[in-house]
Amino acid sequence: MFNLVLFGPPGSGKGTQSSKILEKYSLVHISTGDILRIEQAKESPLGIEAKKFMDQGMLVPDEVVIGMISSKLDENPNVAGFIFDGFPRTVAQAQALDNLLDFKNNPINVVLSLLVTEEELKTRLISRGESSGRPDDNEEVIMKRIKEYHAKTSPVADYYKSKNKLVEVKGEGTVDTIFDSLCDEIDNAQE
Ligand code: B4P
Repeated sequence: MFNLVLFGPPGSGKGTQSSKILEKYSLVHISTGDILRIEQAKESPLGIEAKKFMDQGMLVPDEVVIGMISSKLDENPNVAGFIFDGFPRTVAQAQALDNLLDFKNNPINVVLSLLVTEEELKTRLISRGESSGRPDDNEEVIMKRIKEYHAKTSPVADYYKSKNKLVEVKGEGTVDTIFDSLCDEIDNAQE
């Protein structure tokens, strides 16, 4: 089994690159952002609760997201591996994921961290907001999301660094160039 975390700040291209990685490697995609948006569209109790946080640029509470991941792992017992996109976003989520995967004897193999400057993140998210209408992509919310990232999510990189699992990849350039760099690192990690 091969388990990969795609890590990075909001707008670093996790979703964009995940869909390309899935085409090439037989991994199951778990995107907490996508799951939460689907729940919102269904207006489920979880979606209504999550919307309050997402629309303000805040992270959804750990217990909600960890519960979602646990269900997804149980729904996919015999797979080649998972790509975790947008999860974990706090150290508590990272520890919970390790516990869930240790229980199955299939730990995280590698964490690929996309490096993108704050200026570029803002430009990308504003332009995504204009084309998609996502309510969390206006300037005020984007700034809150970046602040939330520095406070709660960037420590996750140190968590994986201390376990020798973190690999940094330049997240600026064309989508294809970045994809090639990510594939090189995935192939290295699979050797
Ligand atoms: P997510 O859905 O995870 O997404 P994201 O961080 O906004 O963007 P991503 O990095 O995937 O960027 P994308 O490829 O779209 O999070 C949304 C919200 O959900 C969070 O703020 C939080 O509230 C909640 N949430 C999710 N997971 C959670 C968790 N684990 N715990 C708590 N809360 C959670 O790329 C962005 C834009 O850039 C796109 O328009 C794309 O076309 C463009 N782009 C991509 N690559 C580019 C490139 N190389 N050059 C130029 N543009 C590029």
